[in-house]
Amino acid sequence: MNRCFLTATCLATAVTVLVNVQEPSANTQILQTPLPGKNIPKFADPMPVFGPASGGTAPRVQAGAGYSVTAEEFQQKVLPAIQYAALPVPFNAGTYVWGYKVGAAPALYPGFTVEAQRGTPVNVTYVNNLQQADGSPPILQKYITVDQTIHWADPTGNMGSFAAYAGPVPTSTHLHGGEVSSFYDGGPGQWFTPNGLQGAAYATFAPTEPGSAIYHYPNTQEATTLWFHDHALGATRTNVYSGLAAFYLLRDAFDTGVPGTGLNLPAGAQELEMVIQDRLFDTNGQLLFPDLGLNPATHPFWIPEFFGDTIVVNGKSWPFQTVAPQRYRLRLLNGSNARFYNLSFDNKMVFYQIGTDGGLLDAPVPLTSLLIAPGERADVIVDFAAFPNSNILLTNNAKAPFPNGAPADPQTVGQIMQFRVGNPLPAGMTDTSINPAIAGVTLRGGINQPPAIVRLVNPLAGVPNVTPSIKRQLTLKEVMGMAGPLEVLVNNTKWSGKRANDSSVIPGSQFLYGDGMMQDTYATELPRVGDTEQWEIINLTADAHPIHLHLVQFQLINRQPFQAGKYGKDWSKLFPGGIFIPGYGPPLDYLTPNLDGAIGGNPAVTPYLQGKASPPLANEAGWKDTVVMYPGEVSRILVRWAPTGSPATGAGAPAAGTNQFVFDPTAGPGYVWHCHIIDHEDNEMMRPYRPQL
Ligand SMILES: [Cu+2]
Repeated sequence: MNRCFLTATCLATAVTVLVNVQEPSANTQILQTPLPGKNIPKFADPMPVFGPASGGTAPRVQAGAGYSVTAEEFQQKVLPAIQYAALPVPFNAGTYVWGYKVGAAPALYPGFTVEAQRGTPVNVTYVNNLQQADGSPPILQKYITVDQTIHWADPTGNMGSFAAYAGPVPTSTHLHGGEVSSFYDGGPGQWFTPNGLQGAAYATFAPTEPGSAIYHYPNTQEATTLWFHDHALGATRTNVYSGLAAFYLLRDAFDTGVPGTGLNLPAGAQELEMVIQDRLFDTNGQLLFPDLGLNPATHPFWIPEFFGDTIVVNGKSWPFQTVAPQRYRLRLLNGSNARFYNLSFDNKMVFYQIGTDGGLLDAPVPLTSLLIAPGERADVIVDFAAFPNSNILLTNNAKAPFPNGAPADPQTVGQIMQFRVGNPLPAGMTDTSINPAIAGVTLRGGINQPPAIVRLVNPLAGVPNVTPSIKRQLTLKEVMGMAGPLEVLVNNTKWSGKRANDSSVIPGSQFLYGDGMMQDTYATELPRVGDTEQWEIINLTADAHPIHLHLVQFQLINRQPFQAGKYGKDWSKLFPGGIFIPGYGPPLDYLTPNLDGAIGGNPAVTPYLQGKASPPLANEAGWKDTVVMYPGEVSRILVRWAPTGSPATGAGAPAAGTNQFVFDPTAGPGYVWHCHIIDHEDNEMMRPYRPQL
């Protein structure tokens, strides 16, 4: 393998990348020739499926009282199998990927789906075995470069080095959307390596053996589509790109996964989880992760957003899926680094969203297209009954970056996968599953249905039903370098940001969250347990960001356009010296309310608002843990630090300082909130937060 270090080819590639920011395709460690996505045959191999749909070959892993998950490197034929036949050893055995070995099942990318039952807590042992047999780092480390100049896990204490990282791989496994104690959240500081190096936050619970951790999931929240993925500080984008992601389906008496029971949702072979990701490949069929930084003098390898030209669903490029002409439940997950998808079917058929990140909607929402951002899940029902013996394409037309970037190429990322609808159902055999197309059909609030969604927000009016005790106005801001973004910041505050003599540095805000340098991090978002807060996120960047909070599901209040340019200009003048200071924190004192009565250290946004606030779309009007926040808009969310089922008002409604979780959310290393464009999250677009009593 050729090392590429300041060779003529390398430099030539570098120039190409600089002039074509949207589609960089160089890896600086190994010389790789990109395999254009349009050259990869589509719909050649079936989509890998789990559970009954696999015909018994790939059963979902039952969580039971406990199971184990081991992260490993292995080879998998992500491209059509035929593509590998002509490749030399060792590439003919498949693409090197990292995946999860769940329970006794073999390692897989994505890892096997875990199926857990509401009310049955589980203990999960996570093991990091991302190493070769002789203990040396895995092969993919040369293909997917960790940048040591960003604030990252840094197991070997080389932060700031311009060399590609070559030490043991840090992993931290987060259950996305999980209502979990922060001891077991798998946050960015809870990483550990195969040889027992660990982040500062790892040490806050009793470790088992070096290179592993035991987490406890109470599974008390509503049944929904969760997923677990890697979250190591500054290495999330590389670890997830390598393959570390899998589904965690939480079931209950209504969403059973068994046909003809509970809500009678399509189940068994008619329930398919699907994680959609974009990837780049080289001519050896290996993953290619462009690593030539836009501002190489600052960050040699980090790029602001990864966009691949090849779509991979459940670990297979542009697969097909054979279906019967009946209803299917698709549990969609956008597991991409940065790419948004706006999905529709090429026959323009209507489909129905039945659930969001945090559980079922009250009633099915008819859609002809569905926007899904990185980290988001959408639970949908698609009825193929009217289309026997036909092929239906699932397409995407979201621009990248979203919403103002390059259009999706209809020949590549404009296509997701193909459904091959078979013969009509045999006479006498009918689809008896719930029909979302019937007027008035509900999923919650009816007889033999789960209770209606507790409405913290009136989604039709786009106003809170619960008076928030605290309003925060917080910014999203890109810090530009000579050739592009240097980093992206939440409230202009770095991950470890703090300011001397700032009133936001208050007792209790100091975090165990550390990196290899054991640097302390201070939280500025310190909500009280049981309290309800309104967060207004002021997007000063040119792109949409999917903002994700750990621990809680929240509700979107509304979104409203504002004069971003004018606000940005006036905001900048408030910094010392009258000019914007990257990473300074907000320009004003965090805890002093502005004219909108909002804390956060930013000037009131109300004078800059223009136009009406838009309430959530019908398919966003449920429990969300990740919400799209558009450029030029203020996105308002209502967040309550209590379980979703707690009443909004009256008897049993949570009060500030009262904990209704089954664990103490104030204990442990704390939580984070961040952008789920993982390339952003890895470079400062993440902040710790810690609930207080
Ligand atoms: Cu972002």
